[in-house]
Amino acid sequence: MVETITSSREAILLEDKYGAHNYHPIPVVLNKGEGVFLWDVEGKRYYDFLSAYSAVNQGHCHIRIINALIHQAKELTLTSRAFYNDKLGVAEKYVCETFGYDKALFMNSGAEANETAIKLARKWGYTKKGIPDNEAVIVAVKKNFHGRTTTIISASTDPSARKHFGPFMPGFEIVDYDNVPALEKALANPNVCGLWIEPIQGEAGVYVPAEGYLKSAEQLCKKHHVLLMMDEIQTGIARTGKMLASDHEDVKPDMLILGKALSGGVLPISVVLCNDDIMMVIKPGEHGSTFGGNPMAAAVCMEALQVVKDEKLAENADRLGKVFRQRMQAFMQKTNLVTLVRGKGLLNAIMINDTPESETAWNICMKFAENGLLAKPTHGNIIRLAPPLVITEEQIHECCDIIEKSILSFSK
Ligand code: IF1
Repeated sequence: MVETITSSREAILLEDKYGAHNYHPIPVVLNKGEGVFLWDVEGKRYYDFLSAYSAVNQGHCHIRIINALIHQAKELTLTSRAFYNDKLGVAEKYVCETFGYDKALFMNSGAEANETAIKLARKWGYTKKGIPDNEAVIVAVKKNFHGRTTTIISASTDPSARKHFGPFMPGFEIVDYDNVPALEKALANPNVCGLWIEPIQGEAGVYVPAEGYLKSAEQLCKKHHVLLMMDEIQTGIARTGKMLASDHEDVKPDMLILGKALSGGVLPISVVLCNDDIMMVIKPGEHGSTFGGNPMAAAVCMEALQVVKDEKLAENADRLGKVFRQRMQAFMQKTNLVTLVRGKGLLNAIMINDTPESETAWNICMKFAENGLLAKPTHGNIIRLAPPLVITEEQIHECCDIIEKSILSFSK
């Protein structure tokens, strides 16, 4: 018998008793989302300034995406790839034409897409670059975040992501992010098959690299015959004010890795895009997944991307991101609690003037929630602020008012 939750407290207690304690959520219990808004069990409305970590760029429950889901769900949800279906090829063509690649490999989670990229890069390294078997190296960067699987955390530099999860997968070399000489040195190793980076480091606190870093990375990859594997799972799909964060520097990754807003937050959908000389190294039976490229995901993904284009969400993110950062930079003059605002488009973060170990950022987010806005600290004293890209200028100003009022209520 399915229980009906009648209070936030009841829901929290159920999760505490029956769920793994692998998260420490802000204590709000949501039961409805629409556009930029979320509502809790008690009916309180919030502005969503996390967007499910940039998975709901199109806004919660976008009617066009929901209708695409419902329509396909009534026809055919899953065939597995043991057979063809009438939607996957159409979606593969759609994403290849949208992003300018020869081929697409659909998976489900972002982590799975990154795992796919690792396998593609390694096999390309052995069969095309001539790297001796089992000696392929992928260069990753400090403070990366690419997912939670044991191979992906093998490249992590975050102790909390790694402690007690070893032994780790070999074949990763870690260099400083945003450091071109470090790249030049690392990529010169003939056994390197890939450079695996985010164009902006989300979890690291929305760290935007110096102008030109991505272009230098692309040039060094070409020089050393290394694949540029760009993880745009959080930065892609219009979040940073362009369809891809790579577009800000006219960088064309060899491998484009997408997830999250690829479905508008409706289903787990991820995809790796690359050209034939890379994608064709994978032969039948060498990679896949039960749900990867299912007809519902195919239908939802096309509609979710079409919504981004039709509603010009990248342009909106670019314009309102500037409005937001201007408001926050002006606000910094009124308080000593905010020491930095950074970001691109509507992927932004503020740094709180306290130690990463302090509770200040958390307490500020609790005050945000009290005042009707949901956000959560990333590492310690940095608060990511990333609303759905359908937000209006009037709503941005209303949210800045909430953010400022909440922070000013804290004396430093
Ligand atoms: C959690 C972080 C963000 C990602 C990038 C791959 C993935 C993610 C750049 C994996 C996922 C999510 C995961 C979620 C919280 C969130 C997160 F805090 F974990 F680090 F956004 F910054 N590449 N990020 O951001 O995609 O397998 O989750 O579909 O694990 O707590 P996934």
